[in-house]
Amino acid sequence: MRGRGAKIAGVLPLFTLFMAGAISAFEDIERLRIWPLPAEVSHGGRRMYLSGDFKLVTERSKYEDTSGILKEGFDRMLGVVRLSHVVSGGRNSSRSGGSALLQGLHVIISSSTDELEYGADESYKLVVPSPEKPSYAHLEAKSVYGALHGLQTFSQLCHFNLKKKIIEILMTPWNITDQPRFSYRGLLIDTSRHYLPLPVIKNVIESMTYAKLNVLHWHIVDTQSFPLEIPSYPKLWNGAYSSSQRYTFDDAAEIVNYAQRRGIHVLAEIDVPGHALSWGKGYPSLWPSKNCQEPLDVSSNFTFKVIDGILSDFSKIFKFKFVHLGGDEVNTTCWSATPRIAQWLKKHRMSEEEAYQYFVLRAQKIALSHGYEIINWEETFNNFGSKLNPKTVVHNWLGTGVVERVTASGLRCIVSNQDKWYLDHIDAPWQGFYDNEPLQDIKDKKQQSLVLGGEVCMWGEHIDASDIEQTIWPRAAAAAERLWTPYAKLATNPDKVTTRLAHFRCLLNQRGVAAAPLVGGGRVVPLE
Ligand code: CP6
Repeated sequence: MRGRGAKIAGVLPLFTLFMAGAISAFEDIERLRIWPLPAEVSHGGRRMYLSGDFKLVTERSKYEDTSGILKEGFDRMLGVVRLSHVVSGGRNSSRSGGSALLQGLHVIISSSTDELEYGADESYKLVVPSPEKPSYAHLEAKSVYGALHGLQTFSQLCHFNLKKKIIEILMTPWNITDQPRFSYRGLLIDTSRHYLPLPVIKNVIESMTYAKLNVLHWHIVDTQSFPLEIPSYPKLWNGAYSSSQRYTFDDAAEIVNYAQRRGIHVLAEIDVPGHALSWGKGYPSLWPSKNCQEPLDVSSNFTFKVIDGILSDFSKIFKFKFVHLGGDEVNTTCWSATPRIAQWLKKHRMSEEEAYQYFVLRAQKIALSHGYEIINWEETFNNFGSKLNPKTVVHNWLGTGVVERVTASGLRCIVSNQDKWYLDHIDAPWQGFYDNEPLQDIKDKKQQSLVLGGEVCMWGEHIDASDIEQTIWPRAAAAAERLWTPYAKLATNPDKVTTRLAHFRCLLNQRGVAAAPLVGGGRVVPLE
């Protein structure tokens, strides 16, 4: 500890401080303006300024940035830090004086690849010196995507000083060591119930980076519409709402590329065999009958040929190791009510439940044949868990006990319990998003490791491009901190973080994201 500096976050330092009688540990965290809170932070009390031509320096780095991912991330960081204010050119330097002026950020990345690999190291170390030290900040990471997280944290240390028209960093020196608690930190968007234009999806992706979320779960199609072009079956997007409410195959590739350059995986979903009525607009033979338009026809090989075609096309653009095959809310009663299907069931000695299982497992095999691991909604586990392919990740949404049962059975799990993490429940307060603990009641270390993380869900029945941002934010940020930082587990009272979250939502507004006010207050207290 230097000056009036204090080492604060991180489980051990925190308890050490308590034992030393430093009662202000939690209060000091409250004074910070970083969201999600890093795993370990220490800081001092000095002020630094960013030079008018603050530079990215990458010498000695193994990573060469041939793709420009780091440079673009650096430029975006400077953009959001300037917040469209006019920086007053060269006058900065003379006014704020030599040693307090940061010349640039020195970045060292030890992995040479820029492949976005799920589960890869996202850690970073960020050091901002105090005025008497050499005037470069330092960022070290294993991968370029860890470095992008470091840039996000750096951006939150910066403030635009409107009097001096210069960017400043308070409380230097900063020493931050950070990494995520969970490798899967997701947000679901639903483009079937309401079409979301491409710029809206891009804005959502950009906003996710501010909260260090890393998976965009794209619930592309459902009962209401089929907006995506599928080259293998070009009539599928006849199920779109209109000819303009569609994504071309190239659009989807563009979304994946846009996300990937920001360290975000895109998880594509086709929700089968329920939630698929729109498929039959282009190919009516996918419907069991005119009166039974979902679930998809289990008795027909054509159904599985279409799934194979879709997943084959997917594998060309959706490079995430997982694909989501849905499998929830399957009401099979109209299968038996359709004579042709009833006969098929009889011939194969299958009950409706067995046919549902047969469908899900056959779809899983197709996904595996295209190199994917599979995510399925929890009903598949609840109905025939032990039959699921061992590469299945079970996506919770109904209850909480299921996380324990799934991991006890050796399968992996993603947490999205609807009572806490459904953004379409517009009255659900942010505190519930904050205090939803994915490892609740899971004591066994092996079982804990099977919980990949969690996801907040922005179902689209009641939102569209006009209000998606303020429905996602700031509540998704509360879940993002739960998924990122060990401190969230210690802050048993979410109200302890109100001021910091209120500041983050204000930051989102400043950056052009329409985050709503915190329900139940939350003031932004000036730093000085
Ligand atoms: N669509 C699909 C939905 C929902 C699910 N799957 C859903 C169910 C209940 C609530 C919210 C959303 N709209 N395909 C469940 C995973 Cl409360």
